Amino acid sequence: MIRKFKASTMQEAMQLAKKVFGDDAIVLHSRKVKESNLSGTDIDELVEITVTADMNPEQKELAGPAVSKQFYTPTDAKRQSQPKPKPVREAEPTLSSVNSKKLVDNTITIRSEIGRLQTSIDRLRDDIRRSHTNILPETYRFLEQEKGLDAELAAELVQNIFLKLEGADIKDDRKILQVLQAEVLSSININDKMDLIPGQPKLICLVGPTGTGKTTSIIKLATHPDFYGRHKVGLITSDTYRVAAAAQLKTFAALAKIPLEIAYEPDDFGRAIQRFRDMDVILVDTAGRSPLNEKHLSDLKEFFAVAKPDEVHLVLEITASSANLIDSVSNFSTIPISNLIVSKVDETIRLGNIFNISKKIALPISFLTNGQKVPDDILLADSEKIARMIIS
Ligand SMILES: Nc1nc2c(ncn2[C@@H]2O[C@H](COP(=O)(O)OP(=O)(O)OP(=O)(O)O)[C@@H](O)[C@H]2O)c(=O)[nH]1
Ligand SMILES: [Mg+2]
Repeated sequence: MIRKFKASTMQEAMQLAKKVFGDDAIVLHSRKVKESNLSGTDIDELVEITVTADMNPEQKELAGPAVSKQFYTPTDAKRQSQPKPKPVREAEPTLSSVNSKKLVDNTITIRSEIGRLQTSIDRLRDDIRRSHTNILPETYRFLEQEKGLDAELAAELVQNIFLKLEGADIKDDRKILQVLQAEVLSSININDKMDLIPGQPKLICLVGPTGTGKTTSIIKLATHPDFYGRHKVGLITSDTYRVAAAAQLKTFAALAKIPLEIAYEPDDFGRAIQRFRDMDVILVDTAGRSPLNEKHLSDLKEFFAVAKPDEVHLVLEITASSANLIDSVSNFSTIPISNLIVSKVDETIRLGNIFNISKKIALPISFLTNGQKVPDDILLADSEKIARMIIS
């Protein structure tokens, strides 16, 4: 049985449905409708919900006769249980046989009930998923289209917001925004620790696909006074694939008067680290070759076996698609990545990808870079700031 209910708010409409269908009510669809009031002078905006409480055939099948207590008899249960009791027992029931029959009956009833409930829960979850975009359509559109959240994550977020808004007016934009910001904030995964290791240099490596901003980020980290600019820093580059790459860092290192070592072989790494043993921080730049390149990955692994870094930051560009970002992470999965640097956040206003990353990649964000200017355009990850950046 399917029925429609109209009221001025979603909650009121749901209450009406509950009165008719009780707790079995399932909202199939919701929409806003305009209707003239009694005097015919004004138009009211109402929420209309389509509700059902019917069981589908699959549910009925699963539920079996035990669902309907009216028609359920122990004989039904006996018919379902295998193997059949021997006739002699049926003819002469003892106290223990009666008890065990009762137990079988109860077990069957409970199993049927659990099956029925599970089906109802699954159906309800699907219905809610299908209908959430109708419940808060503007919020869903804002998150998915304007902010670039992945569709399924935007849908899940809207659903959570709707559930959290319980009792509140779902037309109250201020309240929706408040709940939305809190939800986004709780999903952002960061690591903002920049502690040094007393008595030994902290070894930090940056890896990532080509052109994501590894070298630029190293330069920013090495020179910005809020980062490692006030400490003794040594630089190592293992990017010897391109002649220009080492030259880029060499020029910068000379200008900034920061010592630089170039590691052509894994052993060079050991020597460079030895040379920098009195430094506070050693920053290692790596080549931005395609992560699909096996040779590059195995070279990196060898470097890391010698270097044993304290932190490995994977630098990912915010403008890549969320699927590409996930691919990058899995392509570098043979390397012990500890953090993510999200680069080039200045290149888009659709920062929902940071939310996508936090939900889909189980690695904390350490820094964000927001421009080409050295050393200024870098930020330490701050979940509140990030949540505001995503939702603003
Ligand atoms: N808009 C913007 N550009 C950036 C940012 N960070 C780096 N870039 C630019 O991106 C380009 C590549 O930067 P690199 O630092 O050389 O990138 P990389 O990852 O070291 O590149 P490969 O070593 O070739 O893999 C340069 O033009 C940088 O100026 C940023 O936060 N925002
Ligand atoms: Mg580089």
